[in-house]
Amino acid sequence: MAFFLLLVMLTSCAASPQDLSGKMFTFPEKTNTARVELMTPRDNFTAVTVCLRFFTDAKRDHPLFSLATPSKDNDFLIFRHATKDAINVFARNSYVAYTEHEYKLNMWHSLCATWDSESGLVQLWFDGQPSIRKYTNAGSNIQGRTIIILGQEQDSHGGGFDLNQSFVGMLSDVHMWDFTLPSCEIQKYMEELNFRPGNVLSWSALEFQKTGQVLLDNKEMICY
Ligand SMILES: *[C@@H]1O[C@H](CO)[C@@H](O)[C@H](O)[C@H]1NC(C)=O
Ligand SMILES: *[C@@H]1O[C@H](CO)[C@@H](O)[C@H](O)[C@H]1NC(C)=O
Ligand SMILES: [Ca+2]
Repeated sequence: MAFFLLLVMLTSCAASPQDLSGKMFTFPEKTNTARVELMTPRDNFTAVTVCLRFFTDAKRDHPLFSLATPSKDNDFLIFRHATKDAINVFARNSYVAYTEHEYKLNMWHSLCATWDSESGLVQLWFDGQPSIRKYTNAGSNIQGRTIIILGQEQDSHGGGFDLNQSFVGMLSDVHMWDFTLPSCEIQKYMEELNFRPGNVLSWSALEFQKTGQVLLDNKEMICY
C-alpha cells in the first residue's frame, strides 16, 4: 500500500514538458519559498548558455538563474548585485562582475550568459549588447545532479534560500544550451526572431515544478 501511494505521488509529481510560448512566470512577493524548479536529466556540462527575459522593480540583490550541483551551489548563477550595481555571472562558484549595463527597473530586459570550461571565459549579453569576455574558471565541467531554480538563490543543493535574495517580478523565455551559442543566434534571441531553442532547457518544451506563490499566465501583449 505504501509503495502504491509512493508510486502515485511520484507519477503525479513527474511533470511532462509544456509549451510556455507567450507565457511568463510572475513572482508576486518577497518570500524564501516561492520558486520554480526547471527539470533536466543532464548532469555534465563542458559549456553553458542561458538566455532569459525578466522584469523587476527590486532594488536589492536578486537571482535571475540559479543552477546548483551537490559540490557547488553557484555552479552556474546569474545574480544582480545591487549595491555594486553589477550583474554577476558565476561558473563553478567563481564569478565575474559586469557593471557597464543600465539595469533599469520596471521594464523587460533580455539577457544571455555563456561560459566555456576550456577557455574559462564568460560573456554576458544584455538588451542586444555583448560584453567583453572575462575569465572565471577553466578546466572542470559543471558536474553532478543539476538543480535549476528560478525565483530563489540556492546556497545549498536545492535549498538555502534567503528572502532578501528572492526574485520579485516576471521571468520568461528561459532557454539553456550545453554549448556557447554563436553570437548570431544570441542576436536572434535578443531580437525575438526565430532562433535555435535550448537543447537543455527550452521554453517551448519545459519541464518544471512550481512551489508556493508563483503564477503562470500570458505575457502582456503590445497593443496597436
Ligand atoms: C563528464 O564529461 C567528461 C567529458 O567532457 C568526461 O570525461 C567525464 O567522465 C564525464 N563525467 C561523468 C561523471 O560522466
Ligand atoms: C532582510 O533584510 C531586512 C532589511 O534589511 C533585515 O531586517 C532582515 O533581517 C533580513 N532578513 C534576513 C533573513 O536576512
Ligand atoms: Ca548561492
